[in-house]
Amino acid sequence: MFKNTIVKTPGESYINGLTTSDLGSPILEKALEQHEAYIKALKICGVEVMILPSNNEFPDSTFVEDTAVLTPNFAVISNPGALSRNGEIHEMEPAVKSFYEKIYYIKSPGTLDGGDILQIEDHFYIGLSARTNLEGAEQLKQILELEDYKATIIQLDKFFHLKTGIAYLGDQTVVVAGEFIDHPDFNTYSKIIVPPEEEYAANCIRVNDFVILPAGYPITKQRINEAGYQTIELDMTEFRKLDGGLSCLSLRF
Ligand code: CIR
Repeated sequence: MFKNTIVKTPGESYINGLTTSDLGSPILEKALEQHEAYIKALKICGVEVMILPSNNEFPDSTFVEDTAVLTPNFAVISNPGALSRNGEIHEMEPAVKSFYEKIYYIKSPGTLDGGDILQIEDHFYIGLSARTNLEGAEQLKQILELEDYKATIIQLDKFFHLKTGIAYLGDQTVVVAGEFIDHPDFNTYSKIIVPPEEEYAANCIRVNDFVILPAGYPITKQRINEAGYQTIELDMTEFRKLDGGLSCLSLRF
């Protein structure tokens, strides 16, 4: 069960954030509405929401997930791989410190984005991506093993972040798309397969009694419902334009 979450309101500079997509510029007003709906959905799931104010210096800083890895007993402040995002950790650190006494740090030349980290019970999967390098991944693996967790490093092929293509719902069940459907490291889990045309829906989040998924992906929604989960759908169009998904918008712990 999650008790707390941290989110950060998109600022006016959000429209200038990083992207690899060709979906056009986000509309700020719509992004703000979608962000408010996201906060409401988290509250429906029964968690407290700490809302950090926007900061125009960092256009991508609403994607808070990339700045930290949080577990019940300790936090790891990441070292985001995109230069324009690296300073986001300095704003996140005091917020994380208000919840945690034990804090580790990923240090340069290691880089690591929280979007590349997936926890499945006591096992963490760490994606090697354009943002997370081997040095960063190995630093996190060492920290996790010191804390009695298991950790596996996974080379990504096409996905932007690890969690762009896989989500853990609990009950040994993962939602998987693309390169993760037949990935040997995930073969021991029950799989809900996301079809290619719905790939964006692989980034969904289980928050207590609900799975939140993006609106407009009916096959994935049906498969998640059939697996026994209640769902909440949210419009995510303005975050998708900047490669962001549901997991990216919060830290959940
Ligand atoms: C970026 O390029 O960093 C942002 N536009 C998107 C970050 C998405 N974060 C995530 O998947 N955890």
